Formats: sequence, structure tokens, C-alpha cells
Amino acid sequence: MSQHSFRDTHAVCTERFAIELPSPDELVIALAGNPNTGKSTVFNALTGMNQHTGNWAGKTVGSAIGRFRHQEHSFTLVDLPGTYSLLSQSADEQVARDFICFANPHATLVVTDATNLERNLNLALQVMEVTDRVVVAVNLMDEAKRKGITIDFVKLQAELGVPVIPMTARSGEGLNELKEMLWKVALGHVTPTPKLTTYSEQVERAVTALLPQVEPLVSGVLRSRWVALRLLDGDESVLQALEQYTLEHPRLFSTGDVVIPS
Ligand SMILES: Nc1nc2c(ncn2[C@@H]2O[C@H](COP(=O)(O)OP(=O)(O)OP(=O)(O)O)[C@@H](O)[C@H]2O)c(=O)[nH]1
Ligand SMILES: [Mg+2]
Repeated sequence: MSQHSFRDTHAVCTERFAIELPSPDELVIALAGNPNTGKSTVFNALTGMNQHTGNWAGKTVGSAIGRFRHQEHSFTLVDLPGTYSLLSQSADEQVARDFICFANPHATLVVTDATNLERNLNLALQVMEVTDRVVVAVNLMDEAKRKGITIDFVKLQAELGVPVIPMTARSGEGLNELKEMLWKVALGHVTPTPKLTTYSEQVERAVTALLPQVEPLVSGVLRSRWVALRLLDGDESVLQALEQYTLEHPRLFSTGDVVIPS
């Protein structure tokens, strides 16, 4: 997925997720993170009263949808249910996964807890496999300070390859920096270059073998490495979602079976 297509994002948001976007140049931001990291606090601080609850196709789980403006641009922010992993199974977690993986948002913000960074970064690393356009917010910096935790942000950003913004959402600290970075990433003024996780030699060999088959099916729609990894997982729920959300792209899974190397 190299170039961002506004048309695709807007079509998928409207048709699949029942999210009405007010104008054709609206920027869509997914707001993800582990439970209790301050996502809704960030969401409320950014959108104020300008929000409502979304409820999309077949899911009982709602997501709050809000809007804000920055640099003459209008943003729609989707506050997703907390999740530890994109490979999880609960209904809430599937909502988060489906939006991040299939809605093609202009940027995905992963809110993390500064006092529990190692566990929280697992989700960030997974999101970075799906899309380049990731911003990581390290929230609860006040708590981290209180506990004597210091974080080397220059190093963290270099290791991840995506912008990292320290913040204390409760007091509004870091919010302006966050908005500025979301704007830059959404419009391509900043191009993150995520450092991707390398798996065991066996898995990497299987991915390499699959890529030539997967690439022509998903190029321009999904990142082929991510799809190859999911095919290797054989996770039924992800595979179903892949089919469900890519029906408009008949190339996907319709040109014969992908042969998974053993
Ligand atoms: N000290 C401190 N508390 C915060 C900060 N941000 C959020 N909180 C608090 O953390 C708790 C959880 O915040 P939420 O915004 O509800 O977290 P969430 O990620 O939306 O939680 P779920 O939607 O349940 O996953 C609340 O009590 C917030 O007031 C912060 O920067 N510092
Ligand atoms: Mg919340």
C-alpha cells in the first residue's frame, strides 16, 4: 500500500463502517491502544463536544466518532475499543482490528501507557505491520514521572521508525504536538518507515515463498507481507474478515487458491 487513496478510505468508511464523512477531503484517524491507556481521554481532549457513537454493521460494539480541525483540515477520529492484539478474538477486539486493517485510515494513532511501555508496544508493532501511517503516543507521562520512569524518546522513535509523541492527556500536555504530527502523517508531509518485526527463519522463508502469489492479489489494497503472515497463521476470523472487507476488490482470493508452503 504505497499511495493513499482518499476515495477508497471514504468508500470503505461509509459502506462498511457506516461512518458518514462530511467532505471528500476529510482525514480519517483510527485511535487504537491497549485498554485503559487514555484513548478516550485523548479523544475527548481532541474532539470536545463534537462527537457521537457509531455502531457498525452486525456489531453490537460501538465506537465513538468525533471531529476536530487542525491546520485548516477537518479530521474524523474513531475511538476504537481497547485491544492488546490485532490477533484477538472478542467482538470489541475484532471491531478495532477490522477498522485498522480494512478501513484504510489516513493515520492510525496508537496510545500507549508510559508506565507499561513494553507490553503496550506489542500492539504498536502489529499495527506497523498493517500500515506505515502510524503515530505512537506515549501517554500517562505524569504517572511515569511519579514512578521515576524515564524514557529515551529519541532512541524509541529511531527503533520504531514511526513518530513518537510523549503526552499527559489528562492535562492536555502534548496534544498540540500530537495534532501536528497526525496532520503531517495523514497528508504525507511525514512518511514513517516502520521497522518491521523479523520472525524465525522458517516463518520468513514461508513468507518469502508466499509473497509472489499474494502480491498480485492485494497490491494497492493491503500490505502483502501482512496478508502472507495471516495466511500462515491460518486464523479463521482474520481470513473471514479479509474476504468480507475486500469484496470490492475481486482480485483478492478469486484467482485460485494461494498455495501455502509447508
Ligand atoms: N494520570 C493520568 N491519568 C490519565 C491520563 N490519561 C488518561 N488518564 C486516566 O486513565 C483512566 C483511563 O482513561 P480512558 O481515557 O478511559 O482510557 P481508555 O484507553 O479509553 O480505556 P478503554 O476504552 O477502557 O480501553 C481514566 O481514569 C483517565 O482519567 C494521563 O495522561 N495521566
Ligand atoms: Mg475508551
